[in-house]
Amino acid sequence: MKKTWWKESVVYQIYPRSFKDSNGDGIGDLNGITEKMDYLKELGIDVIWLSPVYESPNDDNGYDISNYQEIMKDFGTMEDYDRMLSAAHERGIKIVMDLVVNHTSDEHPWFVESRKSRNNPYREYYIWREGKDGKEPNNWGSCFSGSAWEYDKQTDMYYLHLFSKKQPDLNWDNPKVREEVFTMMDWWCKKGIDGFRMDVISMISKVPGLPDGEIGKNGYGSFGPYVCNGPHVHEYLQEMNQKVLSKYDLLTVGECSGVTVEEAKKYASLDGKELNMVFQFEHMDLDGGETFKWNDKKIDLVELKQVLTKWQVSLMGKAWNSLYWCNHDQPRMLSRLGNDSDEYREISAKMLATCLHMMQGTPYVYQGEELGMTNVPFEKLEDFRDIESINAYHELVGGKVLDDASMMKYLRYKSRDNARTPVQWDDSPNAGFTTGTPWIMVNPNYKKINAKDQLAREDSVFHYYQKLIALRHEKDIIVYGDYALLLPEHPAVYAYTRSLDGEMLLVLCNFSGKEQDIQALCEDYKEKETELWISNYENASLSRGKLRPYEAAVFYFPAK
Ligand code: TEU
Ligand code: CA
Repeated sequence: MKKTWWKESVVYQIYPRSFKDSNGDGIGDLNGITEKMDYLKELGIDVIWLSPVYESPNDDNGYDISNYQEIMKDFGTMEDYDRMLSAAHERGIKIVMDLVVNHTSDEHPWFVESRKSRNNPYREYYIWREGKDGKEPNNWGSCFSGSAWEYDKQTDMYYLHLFSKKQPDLNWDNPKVREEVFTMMDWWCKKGIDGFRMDVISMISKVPGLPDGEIGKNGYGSFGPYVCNGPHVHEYLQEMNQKVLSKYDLLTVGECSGVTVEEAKKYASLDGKELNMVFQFEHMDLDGGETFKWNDKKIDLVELKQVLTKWQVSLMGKAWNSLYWCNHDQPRMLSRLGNDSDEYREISAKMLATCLHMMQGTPYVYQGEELGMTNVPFEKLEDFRDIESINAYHELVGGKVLDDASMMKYLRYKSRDNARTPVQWDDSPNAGFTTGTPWIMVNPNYKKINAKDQLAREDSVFHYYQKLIALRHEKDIIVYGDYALLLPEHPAVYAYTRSLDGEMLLVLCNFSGKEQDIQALCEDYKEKETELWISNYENASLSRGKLRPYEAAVFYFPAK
């Protein structure tokens, strides 16, 4: 396989609002990121994916952009941005920008114009339709509750918004829209950025006619089949690649809700015609149900292994995977799939990290994951800030689909705000995030879980991530080796191998709080010459024939 830097990199995601506040207004900012650049260097990551920092009215925390070439005032100025970019580059760290172009803010000048009249030059920049019998043009529900259509009195028509009504969808079928987006991307590339993470890029091409979807528990039709991986998406991305991406040396990752392995082979094919890799959602959707993500179902390990193995095996030699447990849209994986009790928090955090970081693909670490940060004990609806969570509460509880107590329980477990509380830097007030009042509550566990403590202890989660990242940089087999699953039916153990040129790695992870017998598996390996590369316990050994609670270990077998 062709070697490239983005296959060998580890990416760290920053959600700027919650990372580090430098001026006491309670909101994280660009100068805060610059302050912490040495911390990231110490962790050893290669690339930062920066969630949106552009001008925005913040209906969806910056994912509603009103100017793609200005910085949000809350976060600082363009000079602050340039300083941050240089501080990163001086340390050999690359910066990947979040590209949110499925939609803009309704306050973007294009939309302000577009809604003025039916024949405004910007009208066709967005998706406008006539009502049907005095109702919405179709039955689609928005990701953030309610109809995906908003009626606009001024021209007596509706506009499409797959997300909030302040996030109107751009009309990618209009060549002018594509030109504007490509020109803007080029401007950022010329500034010296190192790539793009493309927000819901799988949704930019809609099936003509916009057919009604299947009705769900919320009473709205699902747009998925008519929006995800739509008819022209590959054509538009190839055009983007030719006009912009191919002119620079970038890391590109498409956030692709609804992507299948077959589609991913097109988006992220190794021939480089579209993107480097995609974020797939199949492993994140394993605990979904009738009321969408809102439940407290546990992810089944056998199913998780099936899904991740399918992605590992199907893309091998054909396309490139991204690897993630966490991001700003997901609750903390440590609380979802690990064990956040005092006894097992750090052990299970390290186990999850081992399982993911030893796979083939580019790993993503979400801020705080390297500290073992957990879900948050939110008490009341007023504690939440996320538009998705708040709207979902009103839709499902208001519509009597769920009762208040159940929905609050599900919000506490699944809300995106679990990932969005401030990074816990130390044990001082507000976890050292701000000297002011934080925009969202700080997790009360910051006195025991914080970076200061993590950096001071050799056996911490932070130092374990540091070691995993360093190993990936040293060992080709971790980046390029082939993957094969062992024990597919085992309900608690995730075991797999990686192999490259006769060398082999054996990765063993116990996802349960109980000791697991793997005697039979160990028999096959224990006589062989081996080296232990990393483990979350002392004295990990194949001769034990057992894995201790949440134990993880990686054994290397040299070529004969
Ligand atoms: O998320 C897209 C997306 O698929 C979300 O609906 C996601 O599934 C959901 O948040 C999980 O509950 C992207 C961004 O990552 C997200 O933060 C934005 O809110 C959204 O697009 C709109 O820009
Ligand atoms: Ca600030």
